[in-house]
Amino acid sequence: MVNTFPPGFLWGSATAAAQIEGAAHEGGKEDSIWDAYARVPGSVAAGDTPDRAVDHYHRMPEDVALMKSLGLDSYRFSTSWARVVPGGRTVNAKGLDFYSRLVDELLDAGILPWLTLYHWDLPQALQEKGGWTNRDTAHRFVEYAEATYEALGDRVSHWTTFNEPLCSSLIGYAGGEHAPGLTDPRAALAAVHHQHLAHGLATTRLRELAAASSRPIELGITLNLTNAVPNDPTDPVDLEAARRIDGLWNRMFLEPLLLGSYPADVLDDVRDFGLAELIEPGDLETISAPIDFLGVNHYHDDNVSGHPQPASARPSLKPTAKPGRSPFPGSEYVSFPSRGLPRTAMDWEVNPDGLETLLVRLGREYPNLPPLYITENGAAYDGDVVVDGAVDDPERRDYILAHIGAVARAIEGGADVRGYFVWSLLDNFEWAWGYAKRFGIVHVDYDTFVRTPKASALAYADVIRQSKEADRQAIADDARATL
Ligand code: PNW
Repeated sequence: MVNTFPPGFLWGSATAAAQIEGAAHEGGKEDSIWDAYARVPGSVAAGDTPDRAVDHYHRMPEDVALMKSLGLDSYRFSTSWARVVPGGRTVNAKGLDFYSRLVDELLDAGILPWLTLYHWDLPQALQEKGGWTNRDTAHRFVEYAEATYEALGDRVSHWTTFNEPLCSSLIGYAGGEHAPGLTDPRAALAAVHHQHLAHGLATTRLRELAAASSRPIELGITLNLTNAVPNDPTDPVDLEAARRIDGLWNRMFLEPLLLGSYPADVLDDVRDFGLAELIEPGDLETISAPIDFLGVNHYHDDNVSGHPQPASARPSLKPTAKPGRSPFPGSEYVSFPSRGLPRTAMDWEVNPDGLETLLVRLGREYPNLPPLYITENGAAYDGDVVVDGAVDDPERRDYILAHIGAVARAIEGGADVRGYFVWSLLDNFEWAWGYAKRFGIVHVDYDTFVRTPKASALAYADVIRQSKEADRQAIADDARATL
């Protein structure tokens, strides 16, 4: 099936520090906001915490060997700010040492390290000073980025500033379902702007550091993007709701980065919540510093309506959520009715065509779009069981293969996509869902931490093998043709 990927297409898997490492208070690491939030009763399903996660901190070489056995080209991981700069000010050499060993292990295995600086685990010490509502946090982020670059920049060429700022701003500060668990729309929009600013400042600084040492560097950011589909495309109320969600979900993040401005309609939609007042002269120039790639995380489309729906229409992001909370400032009334498509265990609708549409559309709407990488795509399903050292997970396998097919079609349709990272290498701490939702292509036994590749991992390894074989074939054909 797979022979349509451009030569050099990067195949990888992704994880995040707080979701896999464990060792929450070892090696000098202190609380991140997720450690603190998970201790608040009712915040994470079943009272789960990231304390031990899947013990990757102690099993890192085994996990890298697993990636090598699957034939992965690249590994997208995040560094934990609370491990590297635990109190927000002083660098912890022991924390950096863990990542230095990880990077060496990856390079020895022939796997390209793809590093993300912020996958949601702010040091709790900085949260106590206001977290992302405090503009100063952006400057602390630059110091953390510098320290990480100084330790790893000689071996890591691919750097991502933020993973899904939408989640760590709107869901964490307005929706209340992610750390720090606030339900304050003004705070959420301050978090948006200060994360943008942190991204721009760090991008500029890392670019300077790389230039000073004459090292090649690829810098980017990962956004979670969606198609906001009007439930009834002939109904002006649904069209207006879809415009608002497209604005808050996609354009409020894409346009400052790519165009150097917030969309005017979004600023108008959120005029009561103080976003415009936070923008200082020069901020948007900083935020729109050129990037080399855009990471796209995509799991599902969003079917949007402006009409009230029964409470069951939009499954909450977590089981314990109070009804009526919304991550969307000024658009709290919007609902997300089901279209009757098959759903994953997250209750997210499965629609691979949506990924193709999204990727092609991005290229059309933003002429200066940098190359794209799918930095996350994957699915949680219930019912993984280990039988004789194997896990049969046909639904996850089909989901992944169908979405890889959609990426291939998008490329044929003109999208410049250079790689695909499956979420996730391992079953892990799924944020507010705790350990209840399994996204791994490798099963983890939460009592013994034994890893077992699922059928989806083997199918993914096959895709990679076939794609590389097609690459080799094409190179050989070219060579013959030029003889
Ligand atoms: C992403 N939504 O989170 C994260 O980057 C991962 O850490 C996470 O494990 C993965 O996707 C699966 O959830 C998301 O509400 C959280 O649409 C929420 C949404 C999407 C992605």
